[in-house]
Amino acid sequence: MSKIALITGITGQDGAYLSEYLIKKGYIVHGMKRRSSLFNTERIDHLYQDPHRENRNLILHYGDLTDSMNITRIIQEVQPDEIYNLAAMSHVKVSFDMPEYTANADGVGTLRILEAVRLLDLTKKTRIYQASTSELYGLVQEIPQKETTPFYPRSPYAVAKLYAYWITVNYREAYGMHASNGILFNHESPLRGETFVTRKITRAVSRIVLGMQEKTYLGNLSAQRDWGHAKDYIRAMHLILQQDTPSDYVIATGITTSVRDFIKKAFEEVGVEVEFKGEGVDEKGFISSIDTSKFGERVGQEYLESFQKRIGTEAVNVDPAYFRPTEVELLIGDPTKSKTVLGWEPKYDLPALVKDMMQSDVELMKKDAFLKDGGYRTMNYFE
Ligand code: NAP
Ligand code: G4F
Repeated sequence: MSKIALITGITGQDGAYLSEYLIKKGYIVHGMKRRSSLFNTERIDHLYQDPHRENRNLILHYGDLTDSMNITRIIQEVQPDEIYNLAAMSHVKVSFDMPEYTANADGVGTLRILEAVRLLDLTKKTRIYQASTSELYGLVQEIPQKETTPFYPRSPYAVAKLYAYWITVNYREAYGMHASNGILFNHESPLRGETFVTRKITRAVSRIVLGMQEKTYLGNLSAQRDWGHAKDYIRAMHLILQQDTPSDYVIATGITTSVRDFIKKAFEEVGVEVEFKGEGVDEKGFISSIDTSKFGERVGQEYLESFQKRIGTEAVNVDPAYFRPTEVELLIGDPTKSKTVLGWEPKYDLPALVKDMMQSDVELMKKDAFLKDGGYRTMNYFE
């Protein structure tokens, strides 16, 4: 008998990688998807199966974390062995603009799932993974952060996720449910949403070297994050639910890097050196040199001549509009527990992550005619 998984947030970065991973493991995957006036399944379209077909291993349901009756009905129909609650309004900066909605979806949404499992008498059958976050550490109380480090959330998003974390622990303790938190540090990929900083950078760097964009505007360049690859992190989610005993785990690489250094690494990946000068809002990134053979190989010889004229010009500016009212300056995780208990090991390091994202975005930008017309599309906002 195939195991049945229900993934909320299946159309997101992690939902897409996790569904592919579970289907390969023989699972039948059910996904909760929001109704949208446009298709919003781009990340999982390669897994799509015609609903007329029998024995499908990917089945989608309309749903929303703010609608408890709908969640309860889906769980009743699906009778899942495992629920991965990945759905969330996941953008920290946007959560300052939409704090109430964020609390409803990211905080109370988790309660709705736990309570549905309890009311449907599935507490012994259904295991639950809650997508908790390193944002819980916020104003960090300890370096590096581990499972026992006290939380200090710094955004409406993180406060909502704090509720979700503790209600998961509470249902585990009160009702004996197999409910666990994965406290995941930042994880990225070619599928990362375009307004998170790494993807914003790899898209912008690709467009700059292709001559489609002059410069990019970013916020706090000194923020430091422990960045891993989403493909590694979804393996950890699955491992957490395969344990006999539920528990909470930090998933991280143990290495932290500043936004500024991530920018440098993204440019280096295509043979371009960028030098930063100035401080605070006056800090600027200048194109200082080009490794012509690397550029030719990774971007294309035909783009080299015009890009050489860019030496000495600005490619990165700071715009305070991207600053957050309260910032998380430093995150660095200690994954000892997940390595020893789960046997989890990441396969990607930061250079491999940057390479994967840059290769994908250079090719994507070359193909994207809409973006050639100068459209920023999803970047009209200060995200
Ligand atoms: P993501 O790409 O932003 O995906 C979020 C998913 O949630 C999307 O499928 C989205 O649907 C869905 N969603 C949003 N609001 C919803 C609602 N009210 N009802 C139902 N679905 C809703 O996020 P991700 O990077 O894959 O992250 C997955 C989860 O892990 C999130 O809970 C996030 O907060 C958490 N997390 C992420 C990281 C990270 O670094 N990526 C680290 C720690 C924790 P649409 O496609 O329709 O927007
Ligand atoms: O890429 P970010 O927007 O990710 P952030 O805020 O760390 O949140 C992500 O990771 C969390 C895990 O720790 C998840 F829970 C959450 O759902 C999300 O996936 O920003 C990273 C850093 C911040 O310090 C931000 O201020 O980059 C800084 N930054 C600098 N310039 C920028 C920009 N962030 C964005 N989004 N856009 C900028 O222009």
